Amino acid sequence: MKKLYYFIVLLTGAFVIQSCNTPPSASPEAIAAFESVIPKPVSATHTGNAFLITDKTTVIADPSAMEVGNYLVNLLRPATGFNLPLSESKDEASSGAIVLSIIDNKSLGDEGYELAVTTEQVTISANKPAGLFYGVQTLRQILPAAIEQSAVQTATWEIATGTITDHPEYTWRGSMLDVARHFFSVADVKRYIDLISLYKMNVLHLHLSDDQGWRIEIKSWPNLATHGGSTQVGGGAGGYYTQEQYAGIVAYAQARFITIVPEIDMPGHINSALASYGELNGGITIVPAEGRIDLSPKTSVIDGKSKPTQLYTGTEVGFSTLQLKKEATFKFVDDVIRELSALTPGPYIHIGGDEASVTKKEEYIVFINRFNEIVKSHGKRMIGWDEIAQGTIDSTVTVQLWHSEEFGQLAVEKGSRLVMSPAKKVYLDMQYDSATRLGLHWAAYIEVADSYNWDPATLIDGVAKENIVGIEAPLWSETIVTMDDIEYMIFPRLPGIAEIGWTTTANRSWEEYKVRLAKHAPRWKVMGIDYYPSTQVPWAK
Ligand code: TNX
Repeated sequence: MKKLYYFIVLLTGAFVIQSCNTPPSASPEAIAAFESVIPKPVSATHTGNAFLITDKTTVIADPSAMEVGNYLVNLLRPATGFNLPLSESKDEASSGAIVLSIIDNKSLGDEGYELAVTTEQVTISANKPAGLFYGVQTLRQILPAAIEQSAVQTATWEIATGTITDHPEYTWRGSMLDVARHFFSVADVKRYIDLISLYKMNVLHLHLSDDQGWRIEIKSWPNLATHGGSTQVGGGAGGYYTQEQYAGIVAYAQARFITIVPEIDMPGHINSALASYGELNGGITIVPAEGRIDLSPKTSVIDGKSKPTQLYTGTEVGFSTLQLKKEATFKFVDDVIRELSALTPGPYIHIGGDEASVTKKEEYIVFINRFNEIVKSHGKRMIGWDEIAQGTIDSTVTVQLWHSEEFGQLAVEKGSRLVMSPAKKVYLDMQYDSATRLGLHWAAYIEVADSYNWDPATLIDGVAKENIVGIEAPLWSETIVTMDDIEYMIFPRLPGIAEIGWTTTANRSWEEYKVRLAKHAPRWKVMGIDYYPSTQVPWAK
């Protein structure tokens, strides 16, 4: 009997020792997640075992990476329910830890990172906190989808071992949200920021004014927000951000390494300002009853110059213009840009400049040139839609290509660089197909494959990679009313557009990408993200 007892003790002991020594092997799910990161990393090699996040796991961060460390623990704590104490790295043992480490490795650049997972430890290393942040986004994607739950889950928090080395192809990887046609709350904009940061985007362009609404408080011209912001497409209540609220959005974005690029669209798309201050009114014209974009000159002025216009809640474009003959208008522009610049830590101010169909061409060019001077005088760099290529622009100006190859080429000839937003590929307000409940289709129907399958550097003759700063996907909101609408139009196209900005064309293929994309749907479900279930994507049943 005693012998049997000793035998059992020995056996159990051996088993315990054995299971301590044999590292857990990675499950097929963990390996699939490791292989499904979006945007696709420069290289990713898994080694078959797993690291487990447990109630013993700690997070250790370089002193300059404590903010990213905080972001990481806040991401991991809700679903795991673990303490995950965060400490500054000293020389303590780091076995069982997730380590965020600032290193010096030129090949990673300002935004690259290396993620090394062993059975003992997870290490994210980068030259800059931005790189660590992107490494954290990758780490998030290689954990089980349940990590995105907001309440404690019983799950094995397993990460496949291996190494991911990664850095982006383009420096501008953005999206634009039109908060003018329909207004979106601060909470919605913050969620938008969170959604784009999942896929390592680093620019959020906010379209803050249009014919239908003015969405940012300007203290020197208060009616812009209070009157110009008081409605929206369809006649709803509209709204605007106070400067304090706006600063909150900027700070929220900054903590996610996202630069806010604010846009005040001028000299067209300006009715909300003309309704607020009559002296700015250079005339508005009868808009066509049908047809979305009519760039032909319109002649019949229906609203007297220098008188306030009516607020506008329709969806036509290209019918309003600032009064460019009066000096007062430039005082207005200067005041707006001054206040906006003070709220903008980023280098860019977007001046719109699109579809100024009722502005005389000579006046338009003079205006763009003066605008550039005003933007510069407030220490910022001008960006505008591709029509601004007609102005006297140079390498200090950035041009956002949306519809005209000719203006894109002209911009490049003048030494400017382009942000690529070709409407036929990346306009997120375009319908997926003719059955899509939301959206427009003047540029194209854009299925998921269409928005993925193209290369910014070969799209336009005479526009090469060195002429391009990056890519941006705009979401115009004529038909977009709720956060749910937003999600349905940006998912699942936005992750693919983010990948165009991050991953080299040589490393991308639709056939391979669509399989990775399908693997993200369970995460979106957990996060409550509504998405279009395109039949092009092999979603799991
Ligand atoms: C064109 S893109 C516009 C916007 C509209 C959009 C709708 C651009 C510079 N102008 O004013 O909202 O089409 O898709």
